[in-house]
Amino acid sequence: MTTYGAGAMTNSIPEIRDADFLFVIGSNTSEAHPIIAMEMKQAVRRGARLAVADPRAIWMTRIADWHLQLAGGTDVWLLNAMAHVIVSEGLEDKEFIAANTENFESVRETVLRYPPEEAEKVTGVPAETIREVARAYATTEKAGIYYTLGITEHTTGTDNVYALSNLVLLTGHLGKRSAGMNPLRGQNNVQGANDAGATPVFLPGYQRVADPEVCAKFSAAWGVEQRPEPGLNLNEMMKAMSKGELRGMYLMGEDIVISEPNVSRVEEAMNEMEFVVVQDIFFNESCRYADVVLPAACFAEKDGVFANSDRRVQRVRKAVEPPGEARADWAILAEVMRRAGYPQPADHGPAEIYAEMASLAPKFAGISHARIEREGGLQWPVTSPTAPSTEYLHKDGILRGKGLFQAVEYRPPFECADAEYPLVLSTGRTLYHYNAGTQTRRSGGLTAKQPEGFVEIHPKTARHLGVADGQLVDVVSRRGRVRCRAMVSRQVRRNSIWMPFHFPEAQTNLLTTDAGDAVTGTGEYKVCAARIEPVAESEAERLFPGSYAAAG
Ligand SMILES: Nc1nc2c(c(=O)[nH]1)N[C@H]1C(S)=C(S)[C@@H](COP(=O)(O)OP(=O)(O)OC[C@H]3O[C@@H](n4cnc5c(=O)[nH]c(N)nc54)[C@H](O)[C@@H]3O)O[C@H]1N2
Ligand SMILES: Nc1nc2c(c(=O)[nH]1)N[C@H]1C(S)=C(S)[C@@H](COP(=O)(O)OP(=O)(O)OC[C@H]3O[C@@H](n4cnc5c(=O)[nH]c(N)nc54)[C@H](O)[C@@H]3O)O[C@H]1N2
Ligand SMILES: [Mo]
Repeated sequence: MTTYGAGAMTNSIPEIRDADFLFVIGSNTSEAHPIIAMEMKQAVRRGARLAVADPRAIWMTRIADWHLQLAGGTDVWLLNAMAHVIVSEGLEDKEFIAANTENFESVRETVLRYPPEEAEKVTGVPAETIREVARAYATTEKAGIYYTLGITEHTTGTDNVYALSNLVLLTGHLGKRSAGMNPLRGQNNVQGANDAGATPVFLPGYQRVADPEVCAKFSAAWGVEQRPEPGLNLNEMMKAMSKGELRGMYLMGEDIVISEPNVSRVEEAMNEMEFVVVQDIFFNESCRYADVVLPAACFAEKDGVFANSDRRVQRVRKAVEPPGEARADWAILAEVMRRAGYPQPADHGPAEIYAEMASLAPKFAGISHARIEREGGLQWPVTSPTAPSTEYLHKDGILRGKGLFQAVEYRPPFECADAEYPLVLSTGRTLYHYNAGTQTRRSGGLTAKQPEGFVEIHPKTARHLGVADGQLVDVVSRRGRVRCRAMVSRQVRRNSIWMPFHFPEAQTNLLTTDAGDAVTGTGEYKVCAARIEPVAESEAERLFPGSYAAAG
């Protein structure tokens, strides 16, 4: 958003198969985005080259030409060193930079202080590999970057994205097919939620709350005063809760007592809340703190639209009736508004709600349920009913006007390994379960595939600690202690351990740090200091795996 003027994927998912170079960084694509990984596999089969930058030897590295197995949290060093190679070998696109960007000189000066040989010492990636990948990226016309949480879930998340964005601006791989800068979205409609203004800084269509003109427009349309004061993001809310400044909460499709970092602080604060509403399709873990639970209908039980990762707004259609008293989320919200004294038209549904949003947000002005029925999914911006869908962004110039180079300096993670906590703990996802596990743990098949939480440990570390594969261990950080089974695996770096966060019995987020990125507030889920303590297994635990959970 800051450097180009839009924060979504610049390119479309179907363009991936035609790319000639793919730089996948901090994305476990084959487990977390299998459909997108399929496009990547097709590109590789066609002859595209693939570089994967990830501390773990994830599946994608098996088909990669290069695996840059960097130490967690050292991406700024790696990316600045790639920029160093590009600038010092004269591989930058000078015409593009002169015509379309600003602030190049400051980045040039900065990255010249990040030579590949020094980068090797910090990141562990051989200098020659950094050179090869930088050259391949710079000299391939259709070169795209794909990133997710390995980049963003750090105290330096925004810096990491700026450093990636600099590579794109240096090489001019923007405003073209099968290139660009592509953050892969997490949940099926997280893009749509952002589009609709479910963020503290934007009203629908990425119009800034802080802009008085924007507020005046929405105030007139809605008949209520919209004040130009941004709200709190999740991280700020948690801090305000701990201080007693936030006393009520309405949770909708979010299981915060599982998914927030340093979660014992969240649980303490939840106990002090005066009023909590949970609107969810299941009785999730956060419901334990709720005064009111409102049962919502799931995706198959309601009409509406989802916007996916590549800005494509698609229809979702009701296939079955919701069970019991469950209602569609929009219908619950409309009823709450009515009872709060803000009348809502009785004959309005998802199509009318979308039409209202389109009338107030220029990016969606040309999108309607009727047009999607006729043409299929539409990718924003679609500025009028006759304007075309937008396959890739910045085709007729960078949306911001000039692309903004942002010089960034390396900062270490909030917590580094030390004598007391000598291991680096990182967390994330597996193919078989989904986030807090609320949905997938109810599936017998998926639970059979992966019944319980675990911690991945490198064989050498395991031998050093005297831990055998499958043995119970305690994972300990400055914030908590979690018991689970060790999975001895070469997938992690030595001195690193890794845990999924899908299992409430082995509550990973008791361990993670809530130190957040200064701009986005996102917690550093990907790096904290930890240690492993082997646990002597009782007979009961050996016979009834899972019964130890209560102790953890
Ligand atoms: N099966 C399944 N699919 C999912 C989800 C799920 O729970 N299960 N969740 C969805 C959601 S909400 C999201 S946001 C996406 C997330 O999708 P991803 O971001 O791909 O998932 P993660 O497992 O969190 O981690 C991403 C990768 O970052 C790497 N990494 C960790 N630290 C660093 C670092 O410092 N630098 C670099 N370069 N890499 C690092 C990890 O080793 C891992 O391979 O997945 C979505 N898809
Ligand atoms: N340690 C660690 N923690 C993490 C992360 C990590 O990588 N490591 N990743 C973070 C990320 S990227 C994310 S996105 C979060 C995810 O964290 P959450 O959003 O808290 O987890 P989900 O399991 O996706 O929760 C979704 C909830 O929505 C409900 N739901 C599903 N469909 C509907 C619907 O149509 N309507 C309503 N009202 N509810 C519905 C489900 O039942 C579930 O309770 O976790 C974060 N936490
Ligand atoms: Mo996510």
